[in-house]
Amino acid sequence: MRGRLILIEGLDRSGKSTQAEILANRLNGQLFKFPDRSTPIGEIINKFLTDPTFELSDESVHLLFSANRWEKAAQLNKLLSEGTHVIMDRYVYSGIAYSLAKDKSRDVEWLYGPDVGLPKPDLTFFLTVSMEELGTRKGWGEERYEKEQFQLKVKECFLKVLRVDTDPTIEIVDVNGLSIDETTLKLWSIIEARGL
Ligand code: NYM
Ligand code: MG
Repeated sequence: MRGRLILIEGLDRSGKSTQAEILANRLNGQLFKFPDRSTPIGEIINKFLTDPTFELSDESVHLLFSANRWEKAAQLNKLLSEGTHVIMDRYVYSGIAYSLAKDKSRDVEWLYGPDVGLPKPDLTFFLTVSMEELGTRKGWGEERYEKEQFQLKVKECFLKVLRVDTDPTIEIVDVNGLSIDETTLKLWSIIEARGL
């Protein structure tokens, strides 16, 4: 049987990475994280995120994030076809939401274009946390994009891009005020209820 691809999306510091790691262990699956900063393209992305003097056009950045996913696509497809579950920390929706937040007049079809053909998640969680709580979390404000005003725009763009009304694979999960364990419990119950 094909492995399941479960994606966790959310704003910076929303707890995605922590939960992705826990779920990967529980499901005895593999963890994928995007951007993957260890690849050749990932190194450029890392420089862009951490060096405020390193400028790239919005289009280039968008295409680099997508190219970073394609660097891992063959490995991802292989694992899934062998029956390994994959838990993913950010993916295509982050790509669209962050680019759209920079320029809301951007053609969404254009934004989706470079990711067409990548494996689709069987389930996508979008974790929501209040801005107030996010701001108190470790490491906030260190990287590009980690500004409250921008994060608010990203949240709006995520909610626009995640077609929760028509796409049954999307689950928006409010984790505000929940501990790590309580959040895991909530996500796990959804995975179980869906028989994944
Ligand atoms: N990001 C991530 C994008 O702008 N586009 C993408 O396609 C992806 C996958 O990278 N602020 C942004 C969102 C984050 C930043 O991600 C680094 P992380 O999960 O904080 O390492
Ligand atoms: Mg981050």
